[in-house]
Amino acid sequence: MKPFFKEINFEKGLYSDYDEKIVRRLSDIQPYVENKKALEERKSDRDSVVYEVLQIDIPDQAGHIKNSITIIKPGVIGEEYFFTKGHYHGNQESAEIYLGLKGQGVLLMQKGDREELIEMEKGTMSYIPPQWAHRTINVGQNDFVFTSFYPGDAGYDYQEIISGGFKTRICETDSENNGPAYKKVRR
Ligand code: S6P
Ligand code: ZN
Repeated sequence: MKPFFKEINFEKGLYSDYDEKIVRRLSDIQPYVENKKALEERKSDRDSVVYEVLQIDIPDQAGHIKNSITIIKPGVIGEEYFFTKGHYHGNQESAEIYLGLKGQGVLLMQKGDREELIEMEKGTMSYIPPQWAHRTINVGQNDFVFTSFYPGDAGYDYQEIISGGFKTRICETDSENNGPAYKKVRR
């Protein structure tokens, strides 16, 4: 393949152009939501967009490095902030780098009994080592946008997340509270 470039507009947090857009709606993240009652209450919103992933055609092969942009909308299901499904890499030895572009988010990572939570915003680089499950959450009032760099053959394992899940959920706090915009709720 030929070398190429894309422009990332740091104001908009978007590529100048991309090849594919994946749209994840409330109906798509249903298996990942713990509070089924809250989801049921939003039944009429099934088509509401939770997040989008802008993708560029780079081969899913070892040796290549893929790049994408994720845009998580602001919102909650019950008290849980909108989140990505989250995954382990199918090829467990694949690491990943996230670079914050816009808005306020957190990166939740889990490996066995260990857990890490890293705050993300414009200009923060977060490193996801091999074997760590990862999910991002929008804890702000506007879109939360970041870009990912990962090995072409990283792949995805979502099943482990559906069956085992993340032990922590990131939820909104009281509006009276002047502290952090989120709290951790353990399962
Ligand atoms: C890929 C990378 C991201 C996510 C994206 C959506 O390894 O971690 O591009 O795919 O943020 O999350 P998910 O969990 O739905 O794939
Ligand atoms: Zn990943």
